[in-house]
Amino acid sequence: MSQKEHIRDYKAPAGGWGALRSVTKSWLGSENAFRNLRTMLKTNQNGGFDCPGCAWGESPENGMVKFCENGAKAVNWEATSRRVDPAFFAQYRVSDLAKQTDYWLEDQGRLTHPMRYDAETDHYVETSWNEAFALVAKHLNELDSPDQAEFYTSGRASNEAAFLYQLFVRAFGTNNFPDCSNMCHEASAIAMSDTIGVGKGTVVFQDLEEADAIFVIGQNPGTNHPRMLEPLRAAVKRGAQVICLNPLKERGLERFQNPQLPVEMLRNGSEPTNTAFFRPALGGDMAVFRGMAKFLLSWDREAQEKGEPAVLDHAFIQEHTCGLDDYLNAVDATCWDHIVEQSGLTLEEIEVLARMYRRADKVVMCWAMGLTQHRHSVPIIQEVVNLQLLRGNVGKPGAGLSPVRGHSNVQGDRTMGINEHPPEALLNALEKRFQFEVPRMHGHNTVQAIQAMEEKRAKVFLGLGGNFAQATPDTPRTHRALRSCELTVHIATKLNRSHLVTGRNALILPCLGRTEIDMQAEGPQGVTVEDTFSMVHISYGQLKPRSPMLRSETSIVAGIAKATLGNHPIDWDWAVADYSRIRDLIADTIPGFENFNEKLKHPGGFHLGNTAANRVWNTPSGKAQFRATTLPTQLVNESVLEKGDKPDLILQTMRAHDQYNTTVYGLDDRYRGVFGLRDVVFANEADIRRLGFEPGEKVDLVSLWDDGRERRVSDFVLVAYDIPPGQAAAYYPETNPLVPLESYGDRTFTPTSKFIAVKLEKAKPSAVIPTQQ
Ligand SMILES: Nc1nc2c(c(=O)[nH]1)N[C@H]1C(S)=C(S)[C@@H](COP(=O)(O)OP(=O)(O)OC[C@H]3O[C@@H](n4cnc5c(=O)[nH]c(N)nc54)[C@H](O)[C@@H]3O)O[C@H]1N2
Ligand SMILES: Nc1nc2c(c(=O)[nH]1)N[C@H]1C(S)=C(S)[C@@H](COP(=O)(O)OP(=O)(O)OC[C@H]3O[C@@H](n4cnc5c(=O)[nH]c(N)nc54)[C@H](O)[C@@H]3O)O[C@H]1N2
Ligand SMILES: [Mo]
Repeated sequence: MSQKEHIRDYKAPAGGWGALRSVTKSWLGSENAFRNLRTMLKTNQNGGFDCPGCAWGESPENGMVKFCENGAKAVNWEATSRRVDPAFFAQYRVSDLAKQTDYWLEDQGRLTHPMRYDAETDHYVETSWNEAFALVAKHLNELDSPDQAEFYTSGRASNEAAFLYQLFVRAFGTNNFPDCSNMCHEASAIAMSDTIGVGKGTVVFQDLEEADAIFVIGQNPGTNHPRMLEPLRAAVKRGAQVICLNPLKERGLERFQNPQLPVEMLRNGSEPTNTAFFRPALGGDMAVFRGMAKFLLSWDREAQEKGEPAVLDHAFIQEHTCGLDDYLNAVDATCWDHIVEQSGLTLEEIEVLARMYRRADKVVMCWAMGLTQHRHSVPIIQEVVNLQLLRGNVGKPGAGLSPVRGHSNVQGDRTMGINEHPPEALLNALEKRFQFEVPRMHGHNTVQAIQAMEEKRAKVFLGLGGNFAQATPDTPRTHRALRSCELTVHIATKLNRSHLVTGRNALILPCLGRTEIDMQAEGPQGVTVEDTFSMVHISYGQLKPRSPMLRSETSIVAGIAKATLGNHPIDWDWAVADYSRIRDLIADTIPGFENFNEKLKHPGGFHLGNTAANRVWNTPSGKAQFRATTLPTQLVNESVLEKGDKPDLILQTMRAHDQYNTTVYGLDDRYRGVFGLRDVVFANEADIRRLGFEPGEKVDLVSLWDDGRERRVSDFVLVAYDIPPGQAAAYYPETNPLVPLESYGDRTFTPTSKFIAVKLEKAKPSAVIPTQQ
């Protein structure tokens, strides 16, 4: 390791001076410090723009500063004045660029011109917008079937762009909508639709302020939703319980110093963000919740015998739910040994958890990728729902279910119909409003899209944002699949690896970011987004676009649509001239958006409503449904067991503090004490020694999967870390080559990014790196 690369204990709280230093560094390093500071102050304000970072919602109180450390990084990242222009592409061949790191690629600046890949010279060359659109149209129209094209969406696209995109793709004739949601909260949507009849969270910000207990499960808000730390800290302060379930003692879940409170900063105080911390096994959460339910049930029976007040909310259960008996039978049939063994907790810990849960009248359960990226994610999340139903914790103030979303508009994109298995009602509404026969067959999700490209059943890939080549599993294989396409197209703000993994033909279509002024024929336009609490609001870019050639995502989608379909089913130019026209089309077809333009005039936007929050259950029975699933016999996949090797460790892949998904802003992970490097694997010191290694040594990680393929990443530094025995953790996307494409969640097709069986091998040549304390 060089001088700058080091591992050390980081003792400071989350936020605090470390965050201020980091914001200042990112801001001063952005070449446009004063302009960007002015821009940052417009973040999440009425009349300003929505933070392009995460999907966390706003507290209704209007403060002066509404961005966090990582939001500031996101804004500065977008607002850079460095440019990746035609001269840049003339300088580098694509194969040269491919040798650079992901960090270097995005650090080169903003894409400025539409570029076409020239295979003969291996360079991207400038093209015109019209030529680019014509090339896409030609390839799409030459396909034997519309199902031979894949239309990917990342979760930053605005509602307006997403609505036009799905309209175009369905008018073209397919439901092939792989999206980042497939790798993210798919399990939450499925689990909740099945049980409470709506695939979105039931809570709003105020519920966090009223809850007696908040569970934060499989989530690292200190890094990924920093604005959540303030309500957690406030909850602890007012005497509510904040109970964390996470194998890693993430710093943001321990202590927080709010950098926006001068008094607190000056006295250098910090406050706790939890009242209790439990560290389950990876994938062990279903066992934890099953155990809690078992305790509640036994206490309820005991209370009934003694004539004491009940523990379960029988009135709620009676009036609002069905399936209780089957569920209780499943709980009775699950034995304690199995629960304890799978959960990674002790029986006493589960009892403490159950007591805390019982004591609270109003409980909010929050979760993120720690629950959704497992094979059994749907049953895991349904066990959370079951538990909440037992005590009537859905559909009352201060209580509910909160899958905390990732990308800033990932929830809105789904609402707009970016969905490979669209609800019938949406298809019917589109058909009625636009008078064309919509495709009814389900399309491809992300895993199926890769498989289809691999087998040459799909030949055109179009990405509305994102970094498909890096965010997806089984990297070398996925890259081969993309390369086998006739055409790959990326609508993007910054250069990333997906642009270098080209099909025979390839295009980069540079777009405006959310911070930039979006000027169309009828004047400057705003775009709308939906946050994790289902609040919809409008966002206006503030900055002059980085290049006059840039177009908005909405206008690029319309350009492709017009070139491909002509003025069918709408006049695309007309729609793009004034986005309120697109919003009128949304109002006509998507429930909850009636009088859309009118409703947006309300400062802070409007709430879309949530049936389950009103105790209206859109399920076949008309009731909230308990789900009785047996606890999986074991968590390691049969394919791993068949390989005959016992895994050394189970690896989860996660985000460092200086990254936004595949976008790496810097090489530090401050809260975990890692500086200047990313190829690290965190493991328990006893495990490291048991496996015959030393902390600081470099290893290869090899994943186990019985399909004859080798999956390996090399030269990862072993970091001795406070992590439960048997577990390891490393950063994504570097570890995506280890995730087998076929290792995905039951029903969800979400890659099992939080549960990968691995072996450790000595790296060649091996080098021992001292750990600095
Ligand atoms: N700055 C920043 N913000 C972001 C992102 C970003 O990359 N950077 N990404 C955005 C996106 S798209 C998303 S989806 C969210 C992601 O937000 P998170 O879900 O917080 O992201 P991860 O880094 O994947 O962290 C997963 C957490 O779950 C824990 N965990 C892993 N496996 C298990 C398990 O089996 N059980 C339990 N109980 N815990 C487990 C890990 O220790 C870790 O703390 O953040 C969004 N916001
Ligand atoms: N191993 C592992 N894999 C994972 C995960 C994990 O935890 N572990 N997490 C999964 C999750 S939760 C998610 S959501 C996916 C993320 O998958 P994606 O959404 O595909 O990936 P991102 O890294 O967010 O995309 C970054 C790129 O988006 C482009 N971009 C940024 N802003 C804009 C914009 O405003 N418009 C347009 N058009 N483009 C823009 C930039 O070019 C940037 O390079 O990854 C998944 N993959
Ligand atoms: Mo995500």
